[in-house]
Amino acid sequence: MGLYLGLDCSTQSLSALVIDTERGQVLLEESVNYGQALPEFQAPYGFLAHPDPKLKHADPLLWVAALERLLAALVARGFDLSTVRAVSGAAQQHGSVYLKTRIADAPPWSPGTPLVDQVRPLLSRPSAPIWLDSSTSAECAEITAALGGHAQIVELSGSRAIERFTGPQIRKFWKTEPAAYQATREITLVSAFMASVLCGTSAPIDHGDGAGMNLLELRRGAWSPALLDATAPGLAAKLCTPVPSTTLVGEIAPYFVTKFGFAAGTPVVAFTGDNPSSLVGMGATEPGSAVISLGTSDTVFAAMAEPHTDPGGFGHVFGNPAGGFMCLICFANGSLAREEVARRVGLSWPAFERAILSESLPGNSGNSMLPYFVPEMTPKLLEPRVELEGSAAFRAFADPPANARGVVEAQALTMQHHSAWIGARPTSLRVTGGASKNRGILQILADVFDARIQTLTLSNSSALGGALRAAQAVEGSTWAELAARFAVPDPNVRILSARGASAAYDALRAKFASKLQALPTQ
Ligand code: XUL
Repeated sequence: MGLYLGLDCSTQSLSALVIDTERGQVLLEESVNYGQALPEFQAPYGFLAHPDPKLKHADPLLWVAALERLLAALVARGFDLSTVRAVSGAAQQHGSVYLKTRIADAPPWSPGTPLVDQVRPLLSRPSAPIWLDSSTSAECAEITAALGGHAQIVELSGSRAIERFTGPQIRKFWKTEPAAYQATREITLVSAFMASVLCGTSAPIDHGDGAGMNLLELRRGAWSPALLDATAPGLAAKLCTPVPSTTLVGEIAPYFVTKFGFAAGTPVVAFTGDNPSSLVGMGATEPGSAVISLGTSDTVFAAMAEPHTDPGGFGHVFGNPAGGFMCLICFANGSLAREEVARRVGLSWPAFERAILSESLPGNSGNSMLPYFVPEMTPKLLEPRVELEGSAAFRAFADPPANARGVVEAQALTMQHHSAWIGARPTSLRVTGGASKNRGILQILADVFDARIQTLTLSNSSALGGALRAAQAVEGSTWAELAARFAVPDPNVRILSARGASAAYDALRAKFASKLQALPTQ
């Protein structure tokens, strides 16, 4: 029993959460927002500005600087980091970091020099492509052709070749910057990079996040020779051997002992992707309950006993950190789209909630929209596509209640449409992420899915998943025990489908299905 630290390196912030397994409590949460705390990186939303809207890269040093800020903030709050028994964490998926010196071969971090100045000379590429990048369609097509078609890649890796996935990004790097690729000794994911920085050595990629690379052979949990060959020459030598997510990958580096007061030898458990980590934090590691995460992107995910795949080609299969597999469908137009509609119709967030709950009705009086304000991954749209159908005011973004309801109904209906391949319709959904505090959004999800909605008392399920994974690895507790104590549904949130509401969506469901099928997806 003791204290465990979970970290979550997400698109816009780095968060920490500490649990106490003896008391069954979350002791503290802390977060560093990149835009606000580190304006010198000129990445207000966590990525660098670029004239090409398809290109989305971040500076890996931003995450290193945020780590120092976050640990300093914990210490400033009076938290004694020497009481932490183990650390684990998660990060935004798919993003990749390129090093010309493996962290394992770099000199030990020196406490006298800021960490960013020690990591900078190790990088062979100053920026890291992240999950929002959609600039690798040509590489996806090349990898697909080399493997003999979509079906072959899906069978091996659990997903088609996908623009934001790491393999196509690596291929693009090799094609466009062959000398820098040649000079690269190590390629790692954001999750394993953060673990590597903490340990001062090269921490391996785990099966949960590794499955989001188009390189891992799912069933074997090993790099696929065929996918490595189709991606870039000499790639195998640049990757660490992937490991199960429960692996102890190292001990906290002496730098963090001297500077922030960790106990020497504090174990670090493999970091994973934010979605696999949320599966743990939401108490959903067993098949049967589905999770909806409402964040910068919206995701729908669930544990899976067998890695069956999406015939439509949009869904993915990743490793479940608790063993086995999980499925995931990701929608880029999550908060980005909700916030854009709220901005256009001038609604504050509380007014957006009221507009849904008391100023509009299920089915939205026939007003509907396609909600793709930024390029979308599910369905695959390389350009934004916003189409409104209904009253003149609705079409002009001049009917705030209908426009607010319209974007959320569209998101819920598309989530339902694109997750049908998972199997049985869920009767209960666990919802997390910033927007899960909005009861209007929760009510629409309940009505569209005709399901009971639960939220947890905590909203950062990814950081909680990190802390739980650290505890599980050290204490050997079962996932079910940990979930029962920490992934606790909020007793104040029990949202059921309103009577007749689901039927109000039947016509709209059919309309969306034909609209989505008719989209000219690439
Ligand atoms: C999942 C995905 C996103 C990122 C966001 O495939 O791309 O959910 O993990 O952090």
